[in-house]
Amino acid sequence: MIKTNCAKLNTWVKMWADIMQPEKVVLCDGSDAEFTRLMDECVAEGLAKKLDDKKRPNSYYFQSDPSDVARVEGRTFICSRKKEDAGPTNNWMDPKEMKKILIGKYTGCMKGRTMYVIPFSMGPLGGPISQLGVEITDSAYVVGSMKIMTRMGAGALKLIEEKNDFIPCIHSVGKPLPEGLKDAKWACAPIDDKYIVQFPEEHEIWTYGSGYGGNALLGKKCFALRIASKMAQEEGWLAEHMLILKLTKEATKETKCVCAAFPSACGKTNLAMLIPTIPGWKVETIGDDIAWMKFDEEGNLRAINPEAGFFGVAPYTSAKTNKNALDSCSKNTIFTNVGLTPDGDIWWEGIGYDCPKGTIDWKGNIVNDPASRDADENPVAHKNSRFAAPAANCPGIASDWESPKGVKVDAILFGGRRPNTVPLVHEAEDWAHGVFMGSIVGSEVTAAAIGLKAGVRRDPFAMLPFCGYNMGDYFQHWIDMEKLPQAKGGKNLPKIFFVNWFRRDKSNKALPAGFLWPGYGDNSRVLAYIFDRCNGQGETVDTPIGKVPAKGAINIEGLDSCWNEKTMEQVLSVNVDEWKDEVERIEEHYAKFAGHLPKELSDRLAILKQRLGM
Ligand code: OXD
Ligand code: MN
Repeated sequence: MIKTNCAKLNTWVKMWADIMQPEKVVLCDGSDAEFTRLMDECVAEGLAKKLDDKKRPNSYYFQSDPSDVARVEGRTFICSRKKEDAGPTNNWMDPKEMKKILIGKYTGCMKGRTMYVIPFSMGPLGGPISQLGVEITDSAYVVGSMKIMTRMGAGALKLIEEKNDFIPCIHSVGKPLPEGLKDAKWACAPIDDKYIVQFPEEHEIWTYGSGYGGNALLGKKCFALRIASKMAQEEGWLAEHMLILKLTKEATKETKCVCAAFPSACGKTNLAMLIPTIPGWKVETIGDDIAWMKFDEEGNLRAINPEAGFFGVAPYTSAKTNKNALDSCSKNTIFTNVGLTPDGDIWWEGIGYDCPKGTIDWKGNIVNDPASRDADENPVAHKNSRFAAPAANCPGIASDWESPKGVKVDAILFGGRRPNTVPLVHEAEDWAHGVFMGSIVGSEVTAAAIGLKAGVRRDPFAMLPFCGYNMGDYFQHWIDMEKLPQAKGGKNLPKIFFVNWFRRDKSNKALPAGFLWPGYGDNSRVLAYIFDRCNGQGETVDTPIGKVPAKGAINIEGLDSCWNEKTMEQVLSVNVDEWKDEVERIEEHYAKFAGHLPKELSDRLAILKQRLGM
């Protein structure tokens, strides 16, 4: 059994080891040597491949079970004591009932396996916004991934010992290994037997049956979003599904930090790592997925990235679309479910060069005729294949990305993929209006992508799968932030904007796929405008939905001629009929929250209706 100077940790590990009955218990130190040793053991057991050390130093390749390739929202539960406290957007089960089921599953679940104990910090060690946790797991892949994604090991343990406290995170792949049997390439339980469970009142996480990403690397979605959002509500801060970027105007060296929340598949990682197309501006990355924000003494909201790595979707990451992301996985990286080339490197659709003949696809089949493969029907790399890469590898990482006190947030952006209705950028009139914008975030989904009815899926604050309590109460918490004593009157709060890179005019054949805005690096033009607005500059026009840029306020110099003053007028327009329809959709969305919807938001909706003449 392990012996640390944290009595709570010793007792807790003993209790779980008694239940799970592992062959041995190992306390992880987080060293590079430990990482290499564990990954090499996986290679020796046939669970992984080491990539060519010259091409990808110290990097490993895993293939998951085909049933275990993504987060499982249908098997994710918020087990608050009262169902109402989980709210209308979460799966719920009574905590006592859930614990009974899971203790049954956990009993003997690590037979024949090693129990790894992973002490970790979310955020820089000892920082005022950081938090400590310990994950128990029977997966060496999880240990290796946690080493990349969090600050884990001896440093975190020392802090846990000082505090005698941590957030408990339980994980098992749910597949005991009978003596004498060879392990599966990827051990996991069947889909209906996977459990991703958060107990928000106890600040505990219990998961079972999946070894993949957000289901198993418990520092990420389970802790840094679901449990942390509840802690943030209790303690007066924010735990958000947001990237953090730092924008510098090179002429004056002035900087602004921007946090942005977009639903999946809206280009969050691309924006976080953007390379500007307009001269004189620099974007640096602080985080690509999660932001924790707390007030400082002056009432400034300061943000940290609680993670230490990027768990990025691999396909369509290329030198063209996101060179910084590609460079981030040049070494010390774990790849899962991508293609494995005959020369010991990785490949995925959209990487920017052809698939080498003889590549192994994510299911383990050899690709003999790459040119004839249908990338949509039968991709070489699974569509949700991933890299886990250290953030420190990123050439565009900001020098202060690990600042324990965080960076001052100047602007918050919400956005989604909206082919119509929503202009390129509009600005909230005040904090409550900004919260209203966050609460109505939606994004277009295609039926094929996630098996939903095509249309706009509401994903408030991009937190739909990640809010650890009643989403209506979460809206109220955002409203209340402005009034907290720590906000010092709310004068230094960030400005809030809503952006939409995806508005289209399909009848304009000159535009690629009808997109009224070029996106990617040209989004720097919108960031430059937002920078100016934070300084009280940049001309705006009032519309029923908020302030939009005046003609000429966004620099379009040097854009391809298909994007011009006429398309700018279109992409910034506010169409009253479209917004009347949008209001009806918002009313349907708000109805779900019933008595938990803040009055401030229904008031804001009433103002919008009145302005639209409804
Ligand atoms: C992620 C997600 O993996 O949001 O970051 O699903
Ligand atoms: Mn995410």
